[in-house]
Amino acid sequence: MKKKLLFIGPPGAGKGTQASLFCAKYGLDHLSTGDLLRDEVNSGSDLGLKASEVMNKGELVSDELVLSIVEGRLVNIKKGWLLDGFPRNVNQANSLKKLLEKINQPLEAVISIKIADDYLIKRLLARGREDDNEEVIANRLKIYREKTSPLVDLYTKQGILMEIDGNADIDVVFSCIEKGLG
Ligand code: B4P
Repeated sequence: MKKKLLFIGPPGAGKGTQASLFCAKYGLDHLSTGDLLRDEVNSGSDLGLKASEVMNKGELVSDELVLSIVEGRLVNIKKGWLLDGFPRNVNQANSLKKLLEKINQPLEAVISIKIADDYLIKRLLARGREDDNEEVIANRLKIYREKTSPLVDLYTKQGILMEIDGNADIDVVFSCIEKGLG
């Protein structure tokens, strides 16, 4: 099983859900920039306060902040890792490439979870997190299309991307991912 992974997909595609299941089963470290940023927000720090304003509009938090969070964690992991929600734009992808070269741990596979907008919107509205309202979801989708979706082409060209249909039950999506990475 591959052990240096990235899960990519629009908001609500199920990256976080699938990444948690996968890491629990295969003993990888789960690096979710969304969760790490929410921890920062809950800590009440100045950085967290700034991040929460950006997240509640559905925008991307600054590359510098996200990179410093990821770099600090990634260098200490020995057994294997799964990146969930990072990189989210080309600049972050380039920085990740340099970081992985430095620590000599190349990315082995990228799972791209595909799903139609209607399903995403329903799921996110049902979850009801602070950034899960119609206006903010529309902005998150727009940003995904503009900034994050070019990474699908980038990793396809590198020959490491696999597409998974996210429009199925959680256990069905999970089996497809396991088969893809096995
Ligand atoms: P994230 O926390 O990454 O959240 P997300 O993209 O909205 O959700 P995800 O796809 O993980 O969905 P989930 O599994 O939870 O980002 C939040 C914000 O943080 C961003 O908007 C941005 O501001 C900031 N941020 C994060 N990373 C950043 C970065 N690198 N750079 C800059 N800013 C960054 O699933 C959603 C719901 O669907 C859940 O309720 C789940 O139970 C349900 N679900 C999942 N799979 C399902 C299935 N198969 N069937 C039915 N329901 C399902």
